[in-house]
Amino acid sequence: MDRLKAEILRKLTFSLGKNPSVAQPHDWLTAAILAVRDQIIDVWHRSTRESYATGRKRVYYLSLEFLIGRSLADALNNLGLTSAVSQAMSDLGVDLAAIEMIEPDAALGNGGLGRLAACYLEAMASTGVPALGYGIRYDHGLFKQRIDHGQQVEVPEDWLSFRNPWEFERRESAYQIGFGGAVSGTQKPGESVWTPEETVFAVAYDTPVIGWRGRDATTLRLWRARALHPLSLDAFNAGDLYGAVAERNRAEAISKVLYPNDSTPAGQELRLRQEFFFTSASLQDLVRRHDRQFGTLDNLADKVAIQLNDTHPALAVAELMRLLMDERGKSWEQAWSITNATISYTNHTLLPEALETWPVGLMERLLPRHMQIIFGINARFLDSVRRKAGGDSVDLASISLIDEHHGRRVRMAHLAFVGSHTVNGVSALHSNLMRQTVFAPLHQLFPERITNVTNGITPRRWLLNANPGLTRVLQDVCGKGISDDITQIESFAAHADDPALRERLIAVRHKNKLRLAEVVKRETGVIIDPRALFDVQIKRIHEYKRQLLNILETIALYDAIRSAPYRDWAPRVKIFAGKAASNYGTAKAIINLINDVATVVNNDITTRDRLKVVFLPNYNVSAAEIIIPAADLSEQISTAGMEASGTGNMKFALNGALTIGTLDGANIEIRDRVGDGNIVIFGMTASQVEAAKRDPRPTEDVIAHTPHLPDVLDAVAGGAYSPGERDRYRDLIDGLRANDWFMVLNDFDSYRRAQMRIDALWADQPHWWRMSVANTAHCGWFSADRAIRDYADRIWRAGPNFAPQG
Ligand code: 26Q
Repeated sequence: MDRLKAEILRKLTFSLGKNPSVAQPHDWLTAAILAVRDQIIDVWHRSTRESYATGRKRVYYLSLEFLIGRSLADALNNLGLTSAVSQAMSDLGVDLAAIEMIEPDAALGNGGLGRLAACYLEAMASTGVPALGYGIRYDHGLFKQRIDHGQQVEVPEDWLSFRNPWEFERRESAYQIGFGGAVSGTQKPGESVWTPEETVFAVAYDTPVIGWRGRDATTLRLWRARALHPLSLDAFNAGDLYGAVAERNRAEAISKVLYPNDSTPAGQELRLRQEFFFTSASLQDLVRRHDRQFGTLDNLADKVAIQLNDTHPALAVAELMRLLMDERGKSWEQAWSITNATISYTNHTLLPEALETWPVGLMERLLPRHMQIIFGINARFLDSVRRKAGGDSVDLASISLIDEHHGRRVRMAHLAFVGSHTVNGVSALHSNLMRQTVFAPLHQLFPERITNVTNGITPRRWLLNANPGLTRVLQDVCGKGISDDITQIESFAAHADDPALRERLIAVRHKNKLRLAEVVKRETGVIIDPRALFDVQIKRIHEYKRQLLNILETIALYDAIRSAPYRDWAPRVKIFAGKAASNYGTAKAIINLINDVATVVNNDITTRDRLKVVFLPNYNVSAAEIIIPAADLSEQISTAGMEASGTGNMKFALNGALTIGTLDGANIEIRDRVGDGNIVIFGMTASQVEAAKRDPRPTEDVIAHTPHLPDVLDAVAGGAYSPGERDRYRDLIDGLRANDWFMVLNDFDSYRRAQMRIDALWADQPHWWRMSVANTAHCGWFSADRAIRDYADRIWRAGPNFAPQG
């Protein structure tokens, strides 16, 4: 304790040059992080050394996004140092919990895919899988969201403004990344010479990620773009100030900002530069490391597994081929067999508009050698298919890496699929739909290639740290072993009927709700009653996620309460949070509508103690950690077939919220585990949605035959919630009336009835809490540890079960 106190003081004094009497909260935060970081270094070095010494296989997780959030509280918990550091800080007159709250979120991701990468890095450190995550060190993460007059306003995020005490800059680990130029020589291995027109440096920044009980640590290595020549003195001397720094600005733009789009690809050149920049730097780095250790690349696939987090790093297929052929003189066949045996790919979406494609012309200009290699892969691939097919006709256009219909574009998902030994989806339904839809023709040719690994979440952050109250209850009931093996919470189920346990759970939830109510009051001014049912939908705003369905049902409920004010309505608070991509007009209109409905409802005294609507601004990881443990009801209401998995759904269920949801993504597996009676399912199935899209029912017909729906739509379209601008939602509603692409109208009645079932369940509190206990008890399986072991055993063939002998 005294040692920790001395360490923190030393950091404050010698690393920050501050005296305790003048230290600001941020100085204390930095000093604490630096002291804690020191505690990680030994483990980190040992982890890395051991995996070298034993020649174990390493996993490289390539992801353009890592949505980490804060790190201090998590690191302390994993190290078992929370109370020691808290005591040390308190001896120094500082409140650790308050200091933890000012750590900025590392928001280097948009949503699910980025958060998954962060959960997996921590889970690899916790399960002993030697791993390194590669990504970009964006100067600016996902924008901050303000709500002005009900509308989203994007504000730049600036997480590095106080420097980042977790990271180590590695100037010695810098690689040159080329763009443009031309290819000369022959196309033969070792004879192709790519002379880029432009070159930038990728400089590494390393952050250790500490695993549970501090047993192991993994590394997050993020690349920053720097110019080869930061200043042109010639231009400067000639009086051209901007010209003097032009190269620098152009180079550094690559790692300037995260693209805030979480589905539809932006299609801009800078994005393609980001993708190649980090892919090339990562591959050069891992190839060099391997070569130094083994002196050959022939055994690369035995010692290295490269996981592609969606297609964003799919250029890895072409870049690894280039490195093996052009820089190491391997034959095409050798290079191809190494590449294919090393790389695997995770798909996170099936929405056709979300699949990445790049114009061949742009690729040829920016990455001429890679375009040649992709053509080479495609030619050999199509040839082999033709040969194998014999006389049978195969639709070559559908499997080609080049889409010839839309002005010749490279299909990145096809490139990743063909270049990988294994391709996985992220829930059972999603993996099956992959086989049946987007990848059907490729699946025919490679029936073994697609597999499923259902997503997982780290129970350390999302249960132990976010919900210490529930954790204590679980430890009392199921034993301390749950923190090492979360599946042991299964035994919680046997206590579902215990009234004393129920009282404890109610008290824990109440406290969590009070904490959320304070945040809501501070951020929105709205006062909510913790005794009400907290009904929560928090996620990126998207038409397929159907926040619109939720808010339209909210309006129907509001009308129903007003027309029968004396019925014993279950008091509800509808809580929404989430960001819309800056160029996604419909999503922004939905945010606006939620806020407008909130204004009307929250100011109506007839519904005062029955219904409140809240839109909490600036949803991020830290907000989720406060909201989820306070939720009674989790909204997972995507159009069936469209949410690949979802991971928020798992966090809520583990924390004991009930789910109202569709048969989509991992909701199905949650239902399978908690049981039909402990989840409220509604709406069309994925195959019904598919059928309805093929043969749509006229929307006028759907509307006319759906109780309450005509009134709700008319009210919104007619300006009842936007009195200052009556036509504000005219287009939004006309869009729905024209085409119910996301089945908002089709599922409305089923959803409304499901919500009425929720009301009835809430009225029987003992029953509600039995259901809640079942949800927690049966959701340990959704641990990221389980997911990582599955990847390690079946895809990477790495980790504890593949440890070297002796
Ligand atoms: C692509 C090209 C250009 C610009 C941006 C993008 C881009 C960026 C992020 C495309 C997609 C994303 C993110 C997708 C995502 O988060 N998908 C979610 O992944 C989760 C983890 O597997 C799933 O649980 C969710 O169902 C899925 O929507």
